[in-house]
Order: sequence, then C-alpha cells, then structure tokens
Amino acid sequence: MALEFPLWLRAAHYFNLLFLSVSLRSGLQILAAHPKLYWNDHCTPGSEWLRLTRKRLPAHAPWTSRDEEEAFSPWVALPGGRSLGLGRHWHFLGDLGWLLTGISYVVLLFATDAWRRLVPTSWHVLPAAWHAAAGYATLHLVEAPGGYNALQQLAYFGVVFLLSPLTIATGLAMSPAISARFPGYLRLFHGRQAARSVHFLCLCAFGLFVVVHVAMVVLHGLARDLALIVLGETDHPQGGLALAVGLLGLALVVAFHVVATRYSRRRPDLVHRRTGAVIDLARRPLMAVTPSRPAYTRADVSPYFRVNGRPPRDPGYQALAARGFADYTLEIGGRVERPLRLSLADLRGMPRETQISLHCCIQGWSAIAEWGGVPLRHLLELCRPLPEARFVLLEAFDDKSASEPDPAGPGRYYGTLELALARHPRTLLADEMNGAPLPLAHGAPLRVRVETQLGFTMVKYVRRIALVPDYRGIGQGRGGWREDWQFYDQQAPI
Ligand SMILES: Nc1nc2c(c(=O)[nH]1)N[C@H]1C(S)=C(S)[C@@H](COP(=O)(O)O)O[C@H]1N2
Ligand SMILES: [Mo]
Repeated sequence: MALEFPLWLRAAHYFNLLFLSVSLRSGLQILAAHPKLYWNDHCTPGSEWLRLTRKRLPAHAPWTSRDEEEAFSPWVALPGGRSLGLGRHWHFLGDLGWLLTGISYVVLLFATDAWRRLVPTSWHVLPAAWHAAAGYATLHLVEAPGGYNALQQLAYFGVVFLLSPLTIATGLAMSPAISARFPGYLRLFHGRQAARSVHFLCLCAFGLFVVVHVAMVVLHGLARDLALIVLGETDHPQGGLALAVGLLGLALVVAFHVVATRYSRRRPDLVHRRTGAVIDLARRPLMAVTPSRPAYTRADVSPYFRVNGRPPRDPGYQALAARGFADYTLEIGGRVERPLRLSLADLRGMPRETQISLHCCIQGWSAIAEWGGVPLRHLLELCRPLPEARFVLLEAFDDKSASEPDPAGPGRYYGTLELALARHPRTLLADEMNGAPLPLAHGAPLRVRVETQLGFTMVKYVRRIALVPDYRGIGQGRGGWREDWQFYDQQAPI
C-alpha cells in the first residue's frame, strides 16, 4: 500500500506549522523579559543555569527586574523589542490554535486507522529504530515503503504523545492561578522555575525536531515528500504542482509573521485589543479560581526577593517615609456609602492575616515570602461599596517617569482589581513582609497581595483606594499602569 495522507492530516500539518512557529517566536519574546533560567523558585541572582543576556547587574546600586529585561530582534522574537505584553498575546493565540489543531488531529488519528502509522505496536520498533539510526549515522537513507521507518515512527510518536503533552503541562504550571489552586501540581514539576526550564527545553526540542524533519525531507526527496504532504499521494507524479502549492503555503505563513510583527509594532493597542478578545475566552474561567491553603512554610522563604518598581521620588512620600509613615493616611473613597480615612495604627488594630506564597512576576522570575496585613474585604465591609462599584482602583505614590531611569511611560502607577478578587479572604493590604514592617523596596507602607494573579497587579506604595464602576475612563483605559504602557492585561491569572 502506498503512503497516503488524507486531507485532514495535511491540513493539520499546515496549521501546526503556522501555530507552532507563532508560539516559538513569541515564546522567545517572553523569555527575553527575564532571559535567565533556574531550577529553584527563589531565582537567586547567580543561580541561573542558563543566561541569554550579557547585562551585568550593578553590585552597589539598586536594580530592578525591569533592568534585566532584554530586547530580542524582531527577526527572532514576535514582535521583538521589549514587548512582553504583546509577545504573551501571540503566544497564547498560537497555543490555542496549536491545541485545537492537535486535539482535532489526535481525534481523527484514532477515528480512522491512521494511528497505526504513528503508534508503535511492538517492541521490535526499538531494535529497528537502532538499526535505522545506525543507517543514518553511516549516511545511508532508510526507506520504509508504504510507511515510516522505525526511527521516524518513534520521533513522530514522541513529538505527538510525549513532547506536546509535556509542553502543555509545564505551560499550565506557570499560571499563578493554577499553581495557587493546585500547589501539588506545581510540586510535580519541582516548582515553577523547573517547569519554566522544562518548557524552554521543550521549545528547543520542537526547534530541533523541525530542523531534522526538514533536513530528512530534503534528503529523502523533497519533490516526493512535498507531493505527499501537499496533494496527499505520489501515485500521479505532479511534482511541479506540489512544489508550487507547497511554496505558496510557506509564503502565507511567512506573510502572517511579517504582518503580525509589523502590525504589533505599529499599532500595539489595536493588536492587544483584538488578540485579547480571543484569549479572554480561555482566560476568563481562571479569574474565578481562588487559592487553596498556603502551600509554603517559613523554611521555604526566599533568601533574596527581587524588586520591580523603584520607591517613589515624590517629596510628600519621602517626608512620610522619613517619619516612619506615622502621618500616613489611607483614603478609601469613590463609589462607597462610607468614605474612610485610616492611619497605619488603625489598620494594625483590624483583623489580620498572614500567608506564605509564591510571587510570580509576569517577566518570569518568582520568589517566596510571608506577607501580613488586613484582608481587603474587611475594608470593603467597612466602606460599603455602592451597587454600581465593580472594581477596586489602587493608586500608588510612584510616578514612573520620575522613579525609573528607563520608564515605559509617564504617570503614577495604579492598578484595578475586580470586586470578587478583592473580596477573597487571601487578598491582603500587606504592611508586613517576613515578620518585619514592609521594606521600602517592597512597597512601604502598604502593598496589595493577590496570590492567584501575576505580580504587576499587586500595587505597592498604596496612596489611595477608590471604588469605581469601570476603568475605561482612567489613564489609557486598560486597567492599570503596566496595562496602559506595557500592554499587560487587567486579568492576570496566566
Ligand atoms: N507602585 C508600584 N507597584 C508595583 C510595581 C511598580 O512598579 N510600582 N511593580 C509591580 C510588579 S511588575 C511586580 S512583579 C511587583 C514586584 O514586587 P516587589 O518589588 O516587592 O518584588 O510589584 C508590582 N507592584
Ligand atoms: Mo512584574
């Protein structure tokens, strides 16, 4: 029987090429945001096993994780530069497409008898694969008329049934919502950074597979193999047509990348909004996830906790800090029945919680600390939000264009939390870190903790809280300072 490929299989192959290439390039974009890989969840500086940056961190000046970010070329990364927010959108979009393609492919594989070609049914495949490998090693092509040779079968089987599930599983493990809800799942991979490292190694494995696959196709006969994957059969040699259709298909994928890259760089706002609408369908359910009991103990607390966001330069803030925040008052207003003004002493007299958690920065690093403070929901009960209030707006003291040497945009840091998230018992307004008053670098006098979300949602240096019906009229209208200027997302469970 000649080797024949049904239409669905050829279509799946093509969509795989499109989506996988999007995911690979945008994956590199995400890596650029923190171009270091670790096996430990503390990400202790210097403990990385892989570093894709030449930047050295100053030994005697304060630095932040934003200073470690790299800009990869748009020839490599999608969309290139320092565009983590858009890179994530392309990555999630590529992943969704790849996942749907993969699911349809596997279902059809088993609904027809095409699986027989892919799934080894006898252990003989191992010696046969060894034999084939020995053949290739001595530069002999190993043909298997009417099917795949054993090495080819093992490689395809491995990519579909081992590498792909591992890639998906390690990708999911990096979602703070999933790891806060199912800490046991994260432990399966020996933590978030090991999952992140393995996820990167999966990217390398896919890259290696693509290179070897293409090389083999060329060696075995480009014209014949193209006819197979483009037209489905080789019985009627139509090499010219197959080549033309194959090249056109390839050109369309390249064109997609060129347009996606350019459009993302010219109109980041539009691309962010359009791709976000699709991603939200998959992300929205994760917003309702609440963390399970804390999974860490004091022994897990990180020796060093990175900083992102320098302390405010605002003279008013500096004056408050100089007096240990004795004159600080937290204002809670907006759409509430009862506006509040609270001192730190007032807050210390309220019901308190402490929790030890894994902090996940959107850039990729993590660290563990114990946080103590007042559950935000207690303050919400006191101020009584009006029915139209839907978000908690958190305004900070730091004007980023004054506090950062290389700000992504102007204006004061702020963020918004959906009311349901703000009301969760483990959402804190923290004034303590590891049993001591909150250090200046980590957000004194008050910072937010929301353990199912990425780090940027946890506003430090909180100046004022307001309940608002909507965030579209605030700043650039995307829900927060990093959303406005770095195209991060108001919903940050992944
Ligand atoms: N006011 C303010 N809050 C902020 C930021 C900031 O720049 N300014 N950065 C955010 C980001 S991106 C992260 S990862 C965490 C970092 O918290 P840490 O500095 O305590 O590690 O704070 C978040 N809160
Ligand atoms: Mo972050």
